[in-house]
Formats: sequence, C-alpha cells, structure tokens
Amino acid sequence: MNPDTPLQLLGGLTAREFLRDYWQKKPLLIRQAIPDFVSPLTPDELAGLSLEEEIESRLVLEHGEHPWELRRGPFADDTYSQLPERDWTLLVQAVDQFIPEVAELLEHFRFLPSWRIDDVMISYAAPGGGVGPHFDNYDVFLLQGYGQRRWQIGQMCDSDSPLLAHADLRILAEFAGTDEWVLEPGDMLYLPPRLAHFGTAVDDCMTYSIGFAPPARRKY
Ligand SMILES: [Mn+2]
Repeated sequence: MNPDTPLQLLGGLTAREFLRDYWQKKPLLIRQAIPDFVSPLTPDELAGLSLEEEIESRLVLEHGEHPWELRRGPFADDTYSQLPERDWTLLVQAVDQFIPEVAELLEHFRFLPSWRIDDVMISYAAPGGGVGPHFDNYDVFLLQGYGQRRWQIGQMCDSDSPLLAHADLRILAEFAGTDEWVLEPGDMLYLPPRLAHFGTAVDDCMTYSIGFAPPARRKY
C-alpha cells in the first residue's frame, strides 16, 4: 500500500501523515470513516454470541447490585429480559475470530503495523449505558456501528492516576473532559494509549473497538 495515498478511513490523511502526527500521540475524529457503514451484526446477534461458552463476554450495569456491577458471561437465555431499560453495556471480545464479516473490517487497517492488531471487541449499550471514564494502555479505533454514542475525551493518564475503589473495573476517580462528540454509524474516533475517555449511549447503540495491543491484555 502506498503510504502517501489519502485514505477515506483517515478522513483524507495519508498513512504516513497519520502515523507521524496522531498514532500513539493524539486523538482524531473521522466523520464517515466508513461511509454508510452498516453493522454486520444486529444487537440480538451480539447478545446471542454472549451465550456461547467459547466467547468472552461481560455485562456492566451502572446501577446493579453495586455501582458499576460487572458480570461475566456466558449468559443465559433469560439474562437480557431481566436487565433494566437503561444504563448497561454488553462487551463481547474478539468477535473477528467468530464472524468473518467482522474480520474483514481489519482489512481497512492494513496501513498499520499488522503485528499489533489485537482484536475487534463489540459493545452494545442500552440508552445511557457506558463503562465509566477510564484509560487503556493501547491504541484503539472506536467505529460507531449502530445508533449514537457520545464520546468525551479528557486528560492523559498513567499508572498513578487515581481510580475508584472497584474490584473489577478500572474507573477513573477524576475525569477532566476536554472535547466531546456524538458519533453516528460510520464515524470513528482514534484514541492513543492512556488518554482518558468516557462513552455514553445516546440511544441504544453498538460500537466496534479495533484494538492494537498484545493479545493477553484485557480491555473495555
Ligand atoms: Mn476504552
């Protein structure tokens, strides 16, 4: 691939420009990175994957048995009928390993060092759902697949950044928002490692997280 070809996926930047100015440095919002993107999975199909033994899935309920309750899959047929109408998120890891149409999305990212491609995690959130303000230690592209999600970004963090006391989730105790955007299907937000971010579902929505990190690393 010619590194000097402008790419729609990068909002018209070339791979060379993106790698020089943004990769591992600063965020980039790209409207219609994949024009008219239609999620190859429906919310019901994603929920179906979370019932499978060999698939890693999690539910985060902001107002569960305790704040930000984490439940680990596989889930049962009746799990979803018992959830509240708002403020929860389903996370399904490595969907690209099970759904070829999701694996094909990675073709768009061939301009990046391929050994870093981790997996495609897909989240579904009920209105208001999210996993709290946090940071990750890897690069991620957040592609909106369905519905609308508001993303706020904040400060750069490190291992000393204060976290809420929580057994399972790494949620920042302090979040200083600097920018926010509402993403529609096909819009994409690139985030460098350690940048605080906070996603909230406007209506019910699905987000594809294309992560670049060592495979063993857990993410959300
Ligand atoms: Mn994240």
